[in-house]
Amino acid sequence: MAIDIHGKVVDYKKFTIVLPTLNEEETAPRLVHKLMDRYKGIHIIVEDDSSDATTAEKIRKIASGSKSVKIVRRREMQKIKGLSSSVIDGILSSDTEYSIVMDADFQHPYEKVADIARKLDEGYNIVVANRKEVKEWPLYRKIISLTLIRLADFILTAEGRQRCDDVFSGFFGVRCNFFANIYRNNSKRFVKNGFKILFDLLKCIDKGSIKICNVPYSFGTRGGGSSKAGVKQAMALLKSFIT
Ligand SMILES: Nc1nc2c(ncn2[C@@H]2O[C@H](COP(=O)(O)OP(=O)(O)OP(=O)(O)O)[C@@H](O)[C@H]2O)c(=O)[nH]1
Ligand SMILES: [Mg+2]
Repeated sequence: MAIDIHGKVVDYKKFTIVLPTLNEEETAPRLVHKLMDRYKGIHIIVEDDSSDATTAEKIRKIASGSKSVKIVRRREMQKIKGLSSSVIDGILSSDTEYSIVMDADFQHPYEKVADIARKLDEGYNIVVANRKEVKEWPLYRKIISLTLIRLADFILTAEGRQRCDDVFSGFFGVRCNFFANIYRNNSKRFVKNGFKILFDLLKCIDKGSIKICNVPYSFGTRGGGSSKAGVKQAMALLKSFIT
């Protein structure tokens, strides 16, 4: 149990952080340490697609035998590679009431986990951490991103689906049972090797049928390692638009 800045008691044992990693040995171990330190009792599942075992080994060392930290070396288990499939597997294998998905590179401030957890505990089905500013990206990437977000918003509106303030956010929390039900009934609409799982999820939810809220934050600079965003991910997004 912990009392957050709003004076609310939050039991972090009810939460699993899902961390997808692809060669994040510089940042992911540090982030796991920060999360374990700040959110006592929280569970962490690392879904690791890395080409070698370095990321997993370094996290294992930091976690030093804690039963609350699970590391899945996806290649060894012959799981489908990709960010979205990693997140799906992480949420579906969470043993807790809620999951919170975040990047492992410190661009998602771990302090915001407290706000997301509190809102989930208040009864929201989905809590989206929405980027109110992006510091590091060059102008061309901001323009491409904004254009694609508009297009995604248009698709959701046209289909009468649920919207939020940042449909491409990779930082969000969900009630695990709720996610599992939606996924079970609509699995074909999720692009497994894609990058935008929140958008795929929203495509499957009727507008106004759930409790959803936004938590604004500032998208930070990478704490190390290198970006995995690229043409392959953009192609997967186009597939998401038509799936
Ligand atoms: N398991 C898994 N994780 C991935 C994969 N691709 C990216 N990730 C992780 O997903 C998170 C987001 O990837 P980034 O490359 O940081 O993408 P981004 O934040 O949109 O782009 P930047 O702003 O350039 O960093 C990071 O924790 C990555 O390690 C993948 O194929 N599999
Ligand atoms: Mg990043």
